[in-house]
Amino acid sequence: MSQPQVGIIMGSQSDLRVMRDAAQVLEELGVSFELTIVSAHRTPERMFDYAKAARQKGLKAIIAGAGGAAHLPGMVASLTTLPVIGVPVKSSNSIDGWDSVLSILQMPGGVPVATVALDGAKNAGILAAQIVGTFDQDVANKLETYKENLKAKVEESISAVSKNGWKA
Ligand code: RP5
Repeated sequence: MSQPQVGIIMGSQSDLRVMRDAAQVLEELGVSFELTIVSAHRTPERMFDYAKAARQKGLKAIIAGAGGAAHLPGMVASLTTLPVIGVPVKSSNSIDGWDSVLSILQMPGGVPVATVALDGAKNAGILAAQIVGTFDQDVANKLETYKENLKAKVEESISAVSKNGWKA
């Protein structure tokens, strides 16, 4: 695997069932990535070291997922100038998901985190690929094809519904 362009981190292995969607779409789009566990609360020094080293080692964006009191994305954003995409995870310690969403979304001025939907790791992967696609033409081409395929699938369903109505 070539030098990773995107870092995927998450607070716990229990987040992997959600966060693997980011890995899967990055693989589809030909974006190299690394994936590891970094806990803001249980391994704060590791979080600090990861965020501080991220740009230096060539990462272009970080996807950070966490649940409950989800401080990882915001804290990482406070420690790096790389764009950070936050994935709120509905975890075992989350009341209903809103706690994770708001912990990641409601950042103070000056420290943005691009927050995707609850458990929205797939969109986090696509957004990270779009960041890489601003300077990598191969990735931009793959994104173009990806979006054409999305359109083609909707067109197929429109044809199916217009042909078969509610029985489609
Ligand atoms: C968060 O607490 C993690 O990101 C995870 O979503 C949640 C629960 O962690 P575990 O108790 O499953 O390790 O920090």
